[in-house]
Amino acid sequence: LDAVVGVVGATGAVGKEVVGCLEKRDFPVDKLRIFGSARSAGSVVKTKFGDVEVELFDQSAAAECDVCFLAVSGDFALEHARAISKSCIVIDNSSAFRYEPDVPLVIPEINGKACKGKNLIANPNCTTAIGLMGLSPLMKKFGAKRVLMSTYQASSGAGQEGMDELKAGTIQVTSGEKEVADHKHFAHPLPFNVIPHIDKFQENGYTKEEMKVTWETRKICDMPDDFPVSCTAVRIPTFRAHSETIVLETEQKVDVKVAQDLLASSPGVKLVDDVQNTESPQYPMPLTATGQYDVEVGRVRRSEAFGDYGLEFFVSGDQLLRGAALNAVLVAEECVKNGDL
Ligand code: 11C
Repeated sequence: LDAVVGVVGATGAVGKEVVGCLEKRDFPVDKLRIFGSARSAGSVVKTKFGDVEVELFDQSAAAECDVCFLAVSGDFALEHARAISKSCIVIDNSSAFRYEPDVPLVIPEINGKACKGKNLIANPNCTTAIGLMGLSPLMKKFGAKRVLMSTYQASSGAGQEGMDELKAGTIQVTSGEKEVADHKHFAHPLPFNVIPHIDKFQENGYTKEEMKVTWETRKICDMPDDFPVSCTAVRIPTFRAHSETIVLETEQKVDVKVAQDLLASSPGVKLVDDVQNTESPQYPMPLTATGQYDVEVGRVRRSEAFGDYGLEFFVSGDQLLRGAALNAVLVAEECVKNGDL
């Protein structure tokens, strides 16, 4: 196979990483087409597949591709994804279609089979995707009664502008120019702060980001609509890896060693769990997870809250990779494997 591959929004933070993953993973690209807004159309992107001139986005041009990655807003995806998907496999990174019954929401290592026969496939929210890499194998092994999550999310969740705001604001404060940094993309200044507010507040007091974790966990793991999973999502001043504390109440008795061994052998997971190493204790951190394909999982322990029927652990994963671009490219690889591409 040699596919014509389209990327819409390739000049944004996620789009750039999609191109990078296609390059690094040797995706069978015959021709890469990059689509953008009037602002970026005409510029040239240097890639392993040659120099690609950014084309002004056009629905029918995108539909000429075999597979098309959408790294654009939900509104843009809503307007165009269904039409493009009539003749092309569309992998959408936005939340626009995640909860549509006919659209699979896929993390290939967990529910890759759901891609088969589908022309529109949704990529999960980054927090869900990163958390489920550790959570899913443990839920399968020990059963799940409920899940509680707290997050520590990087500025990259708000795109390149979010990362730029963190960097500029940190310089403002450390240089003495300002006591408190300016802010525009975040609800409050992010440098030297944490903000328990990501996306819009809902009527139930949770934010949309938190509810996405609830809704998406149920869908990806094929759980009932009332499976108890809740999240508190917090923005912290890091660049591009999200971390999460996860508490799992299980149906069966847990065994920490079995859980660690299982995680060590789970695809897409790197067990980083050696707290007894006195020289350099090992656990997941944004600093070490950044730029990595695998999600780091560690601090695995029997829960003091749920006793023998609970596990607590910590994960860190690259938001732009597992949380977006890598997952999308893995979905495309799944479509190659299952013969749809
Ligand atoms: C953040 N998780 O960290 C968000 C960004 O549903 O795809 C991704 C939003 C989404 O701000």
